[in-house]
Amino acid sequence: MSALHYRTCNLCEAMCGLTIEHDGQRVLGIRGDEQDVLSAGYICPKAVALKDLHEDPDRLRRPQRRLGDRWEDCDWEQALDECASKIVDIQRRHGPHAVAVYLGNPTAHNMGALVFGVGLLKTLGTFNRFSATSADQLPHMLAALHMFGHQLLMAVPDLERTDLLVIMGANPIVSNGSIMSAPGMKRRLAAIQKRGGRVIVIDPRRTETAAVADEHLFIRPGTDAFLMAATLNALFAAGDVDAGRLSPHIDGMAELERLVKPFTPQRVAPITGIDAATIVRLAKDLAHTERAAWYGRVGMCTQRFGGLNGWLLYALNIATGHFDAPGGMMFTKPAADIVKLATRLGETGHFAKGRTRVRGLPEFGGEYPVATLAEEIETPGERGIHALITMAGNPVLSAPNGKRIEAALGKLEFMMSIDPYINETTRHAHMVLPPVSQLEQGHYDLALHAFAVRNTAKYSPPLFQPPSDGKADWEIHVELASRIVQKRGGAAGLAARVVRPALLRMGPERVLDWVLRRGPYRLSLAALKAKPHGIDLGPLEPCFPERLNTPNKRIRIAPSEIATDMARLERELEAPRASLLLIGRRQLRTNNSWLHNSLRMVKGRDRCTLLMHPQDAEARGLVAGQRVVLRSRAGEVEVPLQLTDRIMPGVVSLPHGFGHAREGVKLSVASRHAGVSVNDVTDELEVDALSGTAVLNGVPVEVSAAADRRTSEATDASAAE
Ligand SMILES: Nc1nc2c(c(=O)[nH]1)N[C@H]1C(S)=C(S)[C@@H](COP(=O)(O)OP(=O)(O)OC[C@H]3O[C@@H](n4cnc5c(=O)[nH]c(N)nc54)[C@H](O)[C@@H]3O)O[C@H]1N2
Ligand SMILES: Nc1nc2c(c(=O)[nH]1)N[C@H]1C(S)=C(S)[C@@H](COP(=O)(O)OP(=O)(O)OC[C@H]3O[C@@H](n4cnc5c(=O)[nH]c(N)nc54)[C@H](O)[C@@H]3O)O[C@H]1N2
Ligand code: SF4
Ligand SMILES: [Mo]
Repeated sequence: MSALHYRTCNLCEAMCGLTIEHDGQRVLGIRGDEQDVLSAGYICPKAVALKDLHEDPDRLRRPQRRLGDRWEDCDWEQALDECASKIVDIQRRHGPHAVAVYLGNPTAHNMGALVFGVGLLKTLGTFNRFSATSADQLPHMLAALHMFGHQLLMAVPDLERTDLLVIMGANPIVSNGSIMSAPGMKRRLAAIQKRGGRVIVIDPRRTETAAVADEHLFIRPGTDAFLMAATLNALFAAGDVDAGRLSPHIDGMAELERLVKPFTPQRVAPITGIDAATIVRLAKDLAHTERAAWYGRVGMCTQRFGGLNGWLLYALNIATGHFDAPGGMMFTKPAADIVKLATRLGETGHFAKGRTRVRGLPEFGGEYPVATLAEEIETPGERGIHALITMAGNPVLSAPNGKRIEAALGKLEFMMSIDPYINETTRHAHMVLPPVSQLEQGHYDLALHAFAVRNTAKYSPPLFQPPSDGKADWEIHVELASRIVQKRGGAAGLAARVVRPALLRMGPERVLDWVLRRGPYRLSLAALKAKPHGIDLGPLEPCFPERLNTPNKRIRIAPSEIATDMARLERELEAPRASLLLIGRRQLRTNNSWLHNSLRMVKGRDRCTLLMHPQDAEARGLVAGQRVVLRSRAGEVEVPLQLTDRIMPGVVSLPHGFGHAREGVKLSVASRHAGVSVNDVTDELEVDALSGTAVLNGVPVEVSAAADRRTSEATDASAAE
C-alpha cells in the first residue's frame, strides 16, 4: 500500500513542493507537486537526493566519539554530558569566548534550528561566532541595515511583473535563485520575455542563465562596483534620476550624486570590460522601463567590493523608481514576520561593534568574518579560541584557505559538531551529534518565505516517525544548552532542570503557531495543516515607508558607514590588474559541499574541471583535458582543464564543494568522486576590506601544466559545464 505525502524541499531556497510516494517505511518516489502554490510542479534533479540522504548508510544514526582516528558509537546521554562538561570546563578556565561557534548554511533551512539555536548561542555567551554569512549574503544584509534600518529587510525582484530584469553575479537557472525564492526560473524568465520584457545577464561566464537571456555582458570579476557607480553616474548626468513614489522619503540623494561623480562610463569601461556606450544604454533602459529590477547575488557579494555592491545595487533601483514598486525590487509580507519578530527582540542588526583580534576586521550581526577563523584559532591570548562547535557547516570546504582551517582545527582542545556526516570538517571533532533525517521532522521555511517572489505559506509535517533514540537539531540544542546551564550550577542550573522538559514538550511547531497567529494574516499551524499544498497570500506589495525601520522612517540612500569605502574604489581606478582571476561555479547536482554522497548527484563525467578560454590556454601552451596546476598565494590544486569560449578571457572557473579525498572522511560515494576544493586556492587574506566578506570570486591565480601529463576524457567546450 502506498500513500502520498506533500512537503517542501528544504535543500535550497526555491522551496519546491514535493509529492512523495511512500509505504510508511520507505520513500518510493519523489516528484513535483503540481498543486504547490509556489512551485506548481517544478523540481530540480536534487529533490530525489532527499531519499538518498534519508537512506544513506553513511548518515550517522548515533553520536560518534573520536578516539585518535577511530570512531565509536556513544549513547546520547553520555555524548551530551561529555560535550557540556568540556564546554563548561573550557569556559571556566579560559572565559566564555574560548568556545567558538560556526553556523552553516542548512541552518537557514531548518525550522527547529532557527527557533532553538538562538537559545544555545545565548547560553554559550561567546563573542567568537562565525557563519557562512560572511562567505555569502552579508553585503545585502549590510545594505539593508544601513539603508532601511534592519538587516533582514532585503529586497526581492518582483519577477511576476517586471519587464526588464538585470541579473548580476547570479545564475538562478542552476542555483534556483537566492534571496529570490522562485522555483521554476526557466519558466519565470520565459514569462518575462513572453510579455515583451527582457533579461540581461552580467557575468564573467556566459552561464546557463545567460543562455536563455536576451543579452549577456562579460564583466571582469570584482568590478561590479565600478559598473554600478558608472550607471548611477550616467543616470545623474542624463537627468534620469527619479525615485518616483519614494522620492519624499529619501535622505542623501545629493550625496549619492557626489559619490559617483568620479566614475564616468568612459573611465570604468577598461576596468570592467563593458564599454561606455553600453553602460549609458543600461542606464537609459533602466530609467525608461516602467517595471524593471536590477538583481544581484553571490557573485557580486563575495568579491573585493562586496560591501559597496550590496548598497549600490539597492541605490540603483531606488534612484530609478524601481524599488518597493511593482515589477521592481520589492519586499515580502511573510506570514511569520521575522523582521517584526527580530525587531521586537531588539535584533535589528549591527556592524563593526567589535573587531577581530588578529586582523581587526569588523563583526556583523554578532559574527566575525569566516575568513579569520583559522588565524583566530591559531593565535593564543585573551579571547583566544580553545574549542569549536560547528552546526550544519563544513568550513574546511566552504571557507577560504580550507587547508589552513583544517590545520587550525587540529590544534583545538575540544571540537564538537552537530552534523549528520563525518566529513572534511567534522572528522576533526571529538564528538559528532547527528540530527535525525529531514523527512523525520516538520518543516516551515521561517527564513525563506521572507525572501520569496510571492507571499505564500506552507507547513510540512514529518513524513516518518523519528527513531526513538533520534534527536532533531533543536532537541540537541535544547539538551546541550540545558546541560551547560546545569553544570554551571547556581540558581540558573536549578531552573534549567524545569525549563528543559518544558522546551522539549513545546517544540518548534508550537512556536511557529504562536508566530503565525501574531503575523499579518493571523494564520495558525492548524490552518496551514489544512492546506498541504500551501496557502497563496498574493503578490508582493509596496510597504515603504511603513515597513522602514530607520529612526526617521526614511531611506538612507548614501549611508556613510558603507559609502566611506568609495575612496578605496576611487584609488582602485588606477590600480594594476592581475592577468588571471579565479571565479566559482555552481552546478545543477551540487549543494555546496554536502550532496556528493548521493550517487545520482555525482555519477557520470568529472564535473570538477577548470574552465578557461582557449585564448588563455594557447598563451600558456595548454590543451583541453590536460591536467593543470591552479595556484594562488594561498595554495594550489591539480585539476583537468576544460576549454570554452563561454568564459571571459582572463578568467578561470572552478566549482566549490568538492575535495572529498581528504583523510578520515566517511563519505563512501563522495570520496570516489572527490574532485578538489577550490577553497584550497581561495585566499583567506583577500577579503572585502569594508565588510570582511570573503573574496571567493576574483582571486588572482596562475595556471600551468601539471607534471602528471594524463589527459582526461573529452573536456571540450561541448561538454556541460
Ligand atoms: N569558493 C566558494 N566557496 C563558497 C561559495 C562559493 O560560491 N564559492 N559559496 C558560499 C556559500 S553561498 C555558502 S552558503 C557556504 C556554505 O558553507 P557551509 O554551510 O559551511 O557548508 P555546506 O557545504 O553547506 O555544509 C553543510 C553542512 O551541514 C550538514 N547538514 C546538512 N543538513 C543538516 C541539518 O539539517 N542539520 C545539521 N546539523 N547539519 C546538516 C552537512 O552534512 C554539511 O556538513 O559556502 C560558501 N563557500
Ligand atoms: N545547484 C546548486 N544550487 C544552489 C547551491 C549549490 O551549491 N548548487 N547553493 C545555494 C546557495 S548556498 C546559494 S547562496 C545560492 C547562490 O545562488 P547564485 O547567486 O545564483 O549563485 P551562483 O550560481 O554561484 O552564481 C554566481 C554567479 O556570479 C558569477 N560571478 C563570479 N564573479 C563575478 C563578478 O565579479 N561579477 C559578476 N557580475 N558575476 C560574477 C559567476 O560566474 C556565477 O554565474 O545558490 C543556492 N543554490
Ligand atoms: S530547486 Fe531547490 S528546493 Fe527545488 S527541488 Fe531543487 S533543491 Fe529542492
Ligand atoms: Mo549560500
